[in-house]
Amino acid sequence: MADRDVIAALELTAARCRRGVVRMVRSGGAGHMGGAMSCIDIVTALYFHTLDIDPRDPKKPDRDRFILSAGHKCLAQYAVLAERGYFDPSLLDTYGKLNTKLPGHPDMHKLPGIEANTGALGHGLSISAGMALGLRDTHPTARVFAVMGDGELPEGSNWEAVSAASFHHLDKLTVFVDCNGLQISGRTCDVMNMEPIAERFASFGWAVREIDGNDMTQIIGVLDNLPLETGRPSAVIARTVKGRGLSFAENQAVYHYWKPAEEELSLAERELDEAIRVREAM
Ligand SMILES: Cc1ncc(C[n+]2csc(CCOP(=O)(O)OP(=O)(O)O)c2C)c(N)n1
Ligand SMILES: [Mg+2]
Repeated sequence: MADRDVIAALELTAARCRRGVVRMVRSGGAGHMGGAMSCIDIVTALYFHTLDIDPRDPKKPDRDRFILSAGHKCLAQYAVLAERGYFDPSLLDTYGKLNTKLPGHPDMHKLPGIEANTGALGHGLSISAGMALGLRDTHPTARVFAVMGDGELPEGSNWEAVSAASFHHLDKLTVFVDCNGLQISGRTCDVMNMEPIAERFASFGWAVREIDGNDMTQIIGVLDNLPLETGRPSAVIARTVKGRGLSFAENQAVYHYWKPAEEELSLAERELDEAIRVREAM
């Protein structure tokens, strides 16, 4: 069980990263905010607690890999990479500008810390499984972590990767499915219901755990106990809230892509500044 101070420090970092997301939206005028906010606690925990990485040596051959399969959530990864020291946070103010290193979907050729170009949904798990298979021979300590969206699950290619990872016993591979219940056009259960998600992964031979993906204690509880089962890849079905952290946006599909008016943007900044102040005072 992780120390209370460790959890509190991660919660404060996640609060700062949420603020980074809104900083980028101010710069660009719009962005995929909802899904960034639902997965950002997981991404924070990975980069600040779990991943064996070095921001000063982002290509270290035996590093752990993180693949953001749902690339449109990249505001979360950009904010976390900045906070973790991969680049100067002032770069966040270039989001949405011409020739930025922070495009609307992550580009491994532009920004240190990005392992793969993603954004076309349904490819990140195949990339991750391939990396885990290759690394097993070349750098056997390296682990691979992927974050997917629940609206991404209907892509058939995912299930080829799920089969292959199980067949090859890739127990250094962990996928978090950010189950916020929403996608671009409404509720995932109305667009293409993939429940029961946990049973689906289990039926392919994966070890599965279901958690509250916005609860840092539960996230760390799972990260500190990987693999969930020796010889099997791990799937973490993370139940989350889309738009988490902004009172007016939580659980509303319309905030999938946010193009705020100044008044709403200022409100978001005030709410997140306050969340940071509260955590700093704890
Ligand atoms: C192959 C492909 N089809 C469609 C899209 C358009 N698209 C972008 S985001 C999105 C919804 C994704 O929903 P989900 O994975 O649940 O993400 P979240 O709720 O976290 O935003 C879609 C369909 C895409 N990026 N790639
Ligand atoms: Mg979703």
